[in-house]
Amino acid sequence: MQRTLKVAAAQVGSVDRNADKNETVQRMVKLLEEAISQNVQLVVFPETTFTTFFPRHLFEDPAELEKYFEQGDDITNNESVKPLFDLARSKKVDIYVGYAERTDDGRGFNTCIYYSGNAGKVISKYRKVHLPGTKEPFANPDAVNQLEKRYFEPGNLGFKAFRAPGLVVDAAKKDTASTDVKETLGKGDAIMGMLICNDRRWPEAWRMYGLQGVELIMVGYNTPYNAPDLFGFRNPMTPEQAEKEAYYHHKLVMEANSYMNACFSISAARAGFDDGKYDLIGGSAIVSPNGYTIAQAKGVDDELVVAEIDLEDCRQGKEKTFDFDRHRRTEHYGLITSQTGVIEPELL
Ligand code: CDV
Repeated sequence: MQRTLKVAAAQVGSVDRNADKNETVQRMVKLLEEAISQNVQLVVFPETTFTTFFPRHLFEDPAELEKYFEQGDDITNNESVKPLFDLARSKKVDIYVGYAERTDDGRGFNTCIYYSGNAGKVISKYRKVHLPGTKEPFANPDAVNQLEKRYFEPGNLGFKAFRAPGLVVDAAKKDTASTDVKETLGKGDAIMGMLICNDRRWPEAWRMYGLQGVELIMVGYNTPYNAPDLFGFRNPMTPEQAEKEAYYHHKLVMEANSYMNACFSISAARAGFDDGKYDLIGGSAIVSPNGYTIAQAKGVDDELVVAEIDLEDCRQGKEKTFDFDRHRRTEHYGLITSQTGVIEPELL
């Protein structure tokens, strides 16, 4: 049996601080059109795609900050971003897209939504749980800030896997009438999960989805590299070394966590040099459940990364090495949820 799917990561290159949002959305529409012309069924866009990565800046004027947020609980009819969702609906293609959310009751989250072109609506929303950086700007006036803790609350929706209607051409779907959970394993529409940027470095986030049988995890990201105030000064690095390391860690976490949860992953970067100077890695990629990168972006500009995947490839890991039911030992994992920081053994 095959459960194949054509998917893409839509990498978006530099977006300046004063970029016109309509123009940025037109770039995204162009990437989506390219995907549609290749019969892609699911396109993953980056974190906070509609604007520059604004948490690097300190805004004294609340009105200026607000320009970077999408207003409301449902953004799909907001004037400047609507063309993207209209196209997805008319061509029945699904999209994941990240944005800064200002809720109807005024709260701020770093959010992504899964818009089903088949259903013509948002079918799942995720709010970033692991917010990196600081609440206050770094003391060093030349540092590039990372003020996500200032502008966003930690996500409050948890890690909820979902199925996307009509996403897999699935002859076996008839069998899903069975009420025996074991008999429906590996059948039906794709089981999906969403993360945002820094979340991808936290194995707990992936495992939460792994425990729901996830087959495909989507991640949008903005990852700077020349940022010693953020990453630390223990091993001073040239910008070239820092860039190499940032790509290495991105690839490492995507491949390792896909392997350990026996799922595919798609990661999409907001990449390039915003305002000509704020660096962000590219490296948008599609990774197999065996931990191999099967498609990857070549540069840091707008670029579509496409692959055909077969969700059946998840079964081997899920039924053998990572059959959680047989091999996990939850009686020994208590600290993971009872303790947040590190408590070292006493000194001898
Ligand atoms: N936007 C992010 O969450 N970026 C983080 C950086 C700041 C470490 C990342 O994990 O790529």
